[in-house]
Amino acid sequence: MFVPRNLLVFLCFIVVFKSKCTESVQLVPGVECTRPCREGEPPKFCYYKFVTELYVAGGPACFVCTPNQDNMFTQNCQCITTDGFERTLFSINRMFPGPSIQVCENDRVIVDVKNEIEGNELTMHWHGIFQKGTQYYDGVPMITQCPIQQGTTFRYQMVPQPGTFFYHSHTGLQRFDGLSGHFIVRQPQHKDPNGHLYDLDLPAHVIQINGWMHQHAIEKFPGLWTRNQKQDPINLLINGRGKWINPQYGNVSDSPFEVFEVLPGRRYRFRMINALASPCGVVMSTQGHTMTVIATDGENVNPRTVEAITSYSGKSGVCGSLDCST
Ligand SMILES: [Cu+2]
Repeated sequence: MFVPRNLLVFLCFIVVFKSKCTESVQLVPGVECTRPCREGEPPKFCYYKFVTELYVAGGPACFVCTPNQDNMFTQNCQCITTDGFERTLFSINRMFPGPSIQVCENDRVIVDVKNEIEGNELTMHWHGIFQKGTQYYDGVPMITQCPIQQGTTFRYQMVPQPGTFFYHSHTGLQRFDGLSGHFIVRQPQHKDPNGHLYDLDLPAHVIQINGWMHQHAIEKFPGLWTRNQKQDPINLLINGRGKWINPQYGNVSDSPFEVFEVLPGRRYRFRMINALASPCGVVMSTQGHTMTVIATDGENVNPRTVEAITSYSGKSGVCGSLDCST
């Protein structure tokens, strides 16, 4: 049968076009992307759904469960302890910090952010991520996007570069009141020029430091003249946990500290994030151990062994291999 050449080309185009269109992309729940990264492994499409809410720290959910390492990546336990002082905060999926994003190099991260905070708009900023080609997902309100209005959802998509980062709300002072979380992008260990300095790089070994107040941050900015004059945080939390000593009575709250498990003789990579929202510097040290700084802000550095690390707000990814052999 004679078929005109043009028609043949057209038919071929349709077949090719159709096969492109029907190519399916499989989204996997974000927790499945927290894995050891291997060379040559196909990238994953990692999906996260964030629901932001006005929620209570030390609320009724804490009668049911206590957060531990097993539920830190999902919202199985909806108790937020902070430093044991009951207050309202902004939560993501009833967690603080929010869900831990931990993926491998070349993975695509897809986050639907649904804003359920009454009367508040917000955007989410992915701190340190270059957003090459996806600059409109940088999360700067009225610059790269319109803020997410209450009751609506905005989808962010990006392929982040390797490093230790975090995400936080970029609207008002919301990040001071709970809207932040880890954003870790691993690569195969042999690709890390400092990879020989650590034995293990575990998902649980992320140290996010937040400043904390016992009221909403907006109450202290610009600040009251006769009460609460200082704008510094009154406490520091590690992964949303800490204790508070009541200055009036001297009693200590029974909220849990964050616990990192290590074995003697092993070298661990810890990923530290300074997620403070105020210009207050933080000095971190580990009693009886030294630390070797191997990267900062997603960039590898010449290793340097130190007794303590001083960091400031937004200094994400001061990573170190912690020598636990002593
Ligand atoms: Cu930031």
